[in-house]
Amino acid sequence: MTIKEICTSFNVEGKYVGCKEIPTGNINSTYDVTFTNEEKVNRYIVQRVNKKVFTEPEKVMENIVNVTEHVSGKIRGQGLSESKFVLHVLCAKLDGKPFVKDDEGEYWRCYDFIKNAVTFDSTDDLGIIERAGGAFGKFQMCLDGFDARTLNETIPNFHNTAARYNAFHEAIKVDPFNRVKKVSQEVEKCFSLEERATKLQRLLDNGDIPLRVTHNDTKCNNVSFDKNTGEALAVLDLDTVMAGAIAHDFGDAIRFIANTLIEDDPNVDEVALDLRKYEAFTKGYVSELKDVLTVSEKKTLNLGVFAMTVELAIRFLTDYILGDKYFKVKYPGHNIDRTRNQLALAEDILEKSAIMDAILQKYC
Ligand code: GN1
Ligand code: MG
Repeated sequence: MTIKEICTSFNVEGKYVGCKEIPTGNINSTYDVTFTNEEKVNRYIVQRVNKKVFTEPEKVMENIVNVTEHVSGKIRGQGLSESKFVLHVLCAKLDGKPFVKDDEGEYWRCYDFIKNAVTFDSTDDLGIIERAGGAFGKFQMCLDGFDARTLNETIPNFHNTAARYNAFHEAIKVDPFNRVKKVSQEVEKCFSLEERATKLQRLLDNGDIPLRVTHNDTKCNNVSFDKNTGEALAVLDLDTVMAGAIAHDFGDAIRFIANTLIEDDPNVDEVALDLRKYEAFTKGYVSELKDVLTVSEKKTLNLGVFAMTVELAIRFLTDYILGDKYFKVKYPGHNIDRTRNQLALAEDILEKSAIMDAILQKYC
């Protein structure tokens, strides 16, 4: 099916004008599609769900519908506009389901494009970073009280760093493409960080920190902003909304937004944690959540930054060893560059941990 046919299978309004691919995601394929209805322009975001990663797309969509409905209710309760602050899922014309399955068995979904929305893959604007923190914090607030057990676990053990390490060890043992010898230094480095990087998971397993509904992919380009006012709008990319620890979301956000370079930049000597960015995000995030966070959660937020950075390093390296099958790669050593970048960041995080703790303390 063509993109036009896919889109018109949903309850879209108007006549198809055209579409352009948005090339940022590492997993799904995303298109910005335009329709017109007389003078009115209607834009939609259409995505093909990656079935290799999300093996049960219907369960992913069920989670997204439940979460967006819950968040919508909360946003309405605050007197805010749902069309601005929450993703709106369109249903298929034929059966009312929140997805369309094409002739090749691929799953597609469609969202309203939020008016004037823009996203940033990276930014130096501390105001934007603080508002990104505020948006993720508010999203978390809206989900306080939502029973995490009612959500499908669409990717088992997604942020279970210990399980990620097990998969890493397994990949090294099998070494199907004889690639381990090319990354022996990186492998050693990952081994040396294992004990500390898996501590958060042990705390979660012991019940020392609560299990919550979390977003699990809190990169700054998963928040949209109003292009005219800079106001934070909706939290996007709800594929991985599942049970998790708040430290996963905080940590994943910081490792992405507060890196001096983007996560795959090969100039690893320049990779560092930018403390001004760290502080801006922390301020926005924690101010929204201060009254919800438990004492033990507050204590683990910075451990989450370290754990998520190392987790991404081992996920990229595992994927390299297994033949670059999971993350989209733009060139042969792409996953190695990503790994080196995250390892350099993890090292800098360790060096700055006392300063990070002091900053966090200020806002808790
Ligand atoms: C993937 O495709 P994207 O950018 O939404 C990945 C995240 C990683 C991220 C690294 C389902 O997210 O976990 O943090 O790449 N998503 C999945 O850029 O694995
Ligand atoms: Mg994602």
